[in-house]
Amino acid sequence: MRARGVLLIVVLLSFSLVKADASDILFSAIQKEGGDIRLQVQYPGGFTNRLDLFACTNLASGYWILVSQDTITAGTNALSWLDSGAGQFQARFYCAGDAGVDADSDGLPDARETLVYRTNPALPDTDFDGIPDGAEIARGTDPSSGGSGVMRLYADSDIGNDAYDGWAGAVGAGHGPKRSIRATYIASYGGDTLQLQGGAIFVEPMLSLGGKSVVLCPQGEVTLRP
Ligand SMILES: [Ca+2]
Ligand SMILES: [Ca+2]
Repeated sequence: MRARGVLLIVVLLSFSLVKADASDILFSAIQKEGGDIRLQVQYPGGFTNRLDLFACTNLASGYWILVSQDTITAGTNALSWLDSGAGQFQARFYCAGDAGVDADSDGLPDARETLVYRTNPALPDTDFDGIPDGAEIARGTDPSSGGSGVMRLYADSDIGNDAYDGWAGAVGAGHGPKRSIRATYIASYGGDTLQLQGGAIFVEPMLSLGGKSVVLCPQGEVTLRP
């Protein structure tokens, strides 16, 4: 399909839980004023109810980016998505993936592993460093480079509240240290260092760390109270 200012080639590529024929997936695109592209995707029943969309500008490079993630499509078998800013590219390629298919249960759908992260969709820990691919992506480490995944996690009894806490020493973007040593330990993997904020008073009556091999690293005086 040729559109003004954009040579749009649609790629029929699918990752499916069931044997959906990729040719049954229909992409169509409409270019809007300013170069935005309205992409419509229709697919057969049973393909997915959560759709990922990927785009790239150079097929030879093999690098795709995830442009629309985990969109709920239950009951519709269709997705309409606006690619704003598509007009800046000479060419734009798209493909779709089933966000519900994660063969190795590492938290990353097969399509994302294959197209974006270049990890093995059949292997939960591609680089064999003990940290699953999905956890490495969430932690910002390289899932393809063994040993790169270990990191320093922070605990501070005063701040921290959500699943992302522990990965920064100070509050930033809403995230900060975890509030307890126990929570920090649970979020860690073997080889990580757990840094405990100096001056903090941790009230952890049942502090019991399991079998993970981590380094506890207090920064100054730390009080642990039952
Ligand atoms: Ca996976
Ligand atoms: Ca790993």
